[in-house]
Amino acid sequence: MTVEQTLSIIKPDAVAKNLIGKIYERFENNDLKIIAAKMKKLTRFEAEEFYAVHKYQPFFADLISFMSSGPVMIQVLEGENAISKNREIMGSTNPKEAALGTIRADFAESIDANAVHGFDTLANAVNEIMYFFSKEEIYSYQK
Ligand code: IDP
Ligand code: MG
Repeated sequence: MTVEQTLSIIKPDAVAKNLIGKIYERFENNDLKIIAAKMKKLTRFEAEEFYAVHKYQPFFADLISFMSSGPVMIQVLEGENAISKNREIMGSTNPKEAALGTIRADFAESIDANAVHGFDTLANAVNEIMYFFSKEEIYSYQK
């Protein structure tokens, strides 16, 4: 049993559609505890730094414009195998390919506006949790 922590972001499209509660419910129903959270409007600079791993992708400019277009909800999730579990409940990057019942299949419209960000090990270049939260802002607690 590996208890992990992972970073999740509810993207501007889902925040604007009043979906924070519904998405939090998915996390909680899957035994992922929310142990830190904040709402924030990313600057272009922050979005560029956070997504630096995608800098040379053709979609980078659109991604940065979208991610800095409105407030996002950022949280740390904790639970058994939290990294892979969060990826599983998020669904595939392209909502049209996402499995039924996943967040992206149910709440996302397009590959650009795809409701949630989740840490994947390829994005290892930055420590995503430390990018947004100090140690004092993260709470490990028992049920
Ligand atoms: P992920 O969010 O499922 O981890 P990544 O490949 O890490 O997917 O890409 C980061 C984000 O960049 C995606 O969530 C999506 O918003 C955007 N993105 C990825 N691939 C494309 C694409 O082919 N066209 C447009 N946007 C894309
Ligand atoms: Mg990724």
